[in-house]
Amino acid sequence: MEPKGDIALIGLAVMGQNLILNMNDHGYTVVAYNRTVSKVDEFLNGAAKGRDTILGAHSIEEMVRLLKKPRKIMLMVKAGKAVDDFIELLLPHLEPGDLIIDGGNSHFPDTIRRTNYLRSKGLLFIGTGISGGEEGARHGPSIMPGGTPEAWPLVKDIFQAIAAKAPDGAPCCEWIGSDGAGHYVKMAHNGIEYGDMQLICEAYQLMKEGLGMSNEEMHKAFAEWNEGELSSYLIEITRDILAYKDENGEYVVDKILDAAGQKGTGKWTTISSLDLGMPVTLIAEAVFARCLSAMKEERVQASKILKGPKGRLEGDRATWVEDIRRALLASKIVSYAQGFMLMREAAKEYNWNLNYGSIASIWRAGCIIRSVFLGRIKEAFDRDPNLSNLLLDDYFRGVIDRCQDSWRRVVSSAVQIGVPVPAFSTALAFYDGYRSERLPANLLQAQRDYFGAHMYERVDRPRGEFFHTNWTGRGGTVASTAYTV
Ligand code: NBP
Repeated sequence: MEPKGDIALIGLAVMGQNLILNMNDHGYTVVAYNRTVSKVDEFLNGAAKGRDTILGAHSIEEMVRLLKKPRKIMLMVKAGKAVDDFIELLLPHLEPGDLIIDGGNSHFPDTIRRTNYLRSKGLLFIGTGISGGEEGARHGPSIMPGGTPEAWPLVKDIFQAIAAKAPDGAPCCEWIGSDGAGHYVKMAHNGIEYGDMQLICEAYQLMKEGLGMSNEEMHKAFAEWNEGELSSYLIEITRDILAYKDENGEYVVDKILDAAGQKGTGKWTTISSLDLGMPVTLIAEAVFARCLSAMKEERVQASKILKGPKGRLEGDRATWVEDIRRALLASKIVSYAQGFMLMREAAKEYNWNLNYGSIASIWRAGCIIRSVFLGRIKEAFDRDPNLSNLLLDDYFRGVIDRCQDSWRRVVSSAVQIGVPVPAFSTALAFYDGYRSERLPANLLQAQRDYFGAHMYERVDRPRGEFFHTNWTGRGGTVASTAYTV
């Protein structure tokens, strides 16, 4: 019998099942397989019931036999060892030119390693970020594929068919770049998501503690914000969460313990920013804010001992709400500017030819950070594909000009009334640092040279020439090697 399967998908948990149904809706015959084989029949008799172009396989041999050549096999399993284990299980059954796709949340160094490993076996590999959760997988995720470039034409049609469509109809899936580029960009997406969520939480805290607003009032504020330039999925779900009541008519949000969880992609983004020497301060603060929240018991103890102001934002409430909205918007611009700075540096480090306009474009729909704002970022890169920093784009510069007074008022007032706003304030500090012609690093370099003979460059000499001063008269003339981190 002629093999019929266009693609196989391994991993029948929430993401895998929904992606299969999505592919099948678009006319593809999909072979389904899972480590625990009983889940194949559960799926065929459950969510896939009545679909004769979803084929179940009960062994890897059967799955491979059912596939057209070159074979395309997508893994939607837990990231880490499970992916390597499956690759080893698949290898004996595949031929040169076949393609393995890892659609899980793998760490990009693993994807670089796997691309090279499979290339050495004559196989193609794609590591793809997929965002949008269960709903996205079923009806249209944002898809960020990277890996062996020759693999892209094999799956382009399938991926672009199942991807979300942006408001202009463009599919939210484009080739990102070689080896780990797709998973890197997905990681950066998740880091930015951490930042967006933290900014919204700080706005909520200011409205709740600083202005004493009720959930209903905040629900209305977020509903209004969602109609304008902040319109986005995360603002929309915040609006809905604030209005959501349980069977007793009580707000669920008030009953949720204030200890944040995390799965690690924000941490990976921050580690990468440190490795690359990029000041991605807002995402880092967002990760640390989750860590601080998780120290719940310690905070409860400290709250009984440590003193500080617990005031209110005085003045007209509506004016404050608008100030907070503007502070959020300005901080968000800084966060995305930092995220794109990070991707630009990673592209240099790992030799990826990233298209930033295209990345903004495929995040416009399907994924968790989808927003009107990303359309603006796409337009900025359309205007200038070589834009070095989003903050320098005319549109975003204009927004910051418009929001700046509010932003400063919100951050300084939050400090005075004792409401923590780590993301709002780090964004403002970054903005002020980035626009400073001169920072106090001259003194810092002097300190380094004083205690460690680390040398410094001079304002009156060309870059790259290093000098050492014998600050105490006791040191020698030998300098340490000049190095940068
Ligand atoms: P899970 O991350 O919960 O993984 C479940 C699947 O992994 C099952 O098929 C399971 O097989 C398989 N698996 C595990 Br667990 N350990 C294995 C091992 N050692 N060897 C082989 N298979 C193993 O599923 P998911 O939530 O659908 O996510 C799939 C991937 O997509 C993950 O990488 C996730 O990070 C990523 N992702 C998830 C979301 C989301 O919203 N959930 C969004 C975007 C990306 P079994 O049935 O035999 O236990």
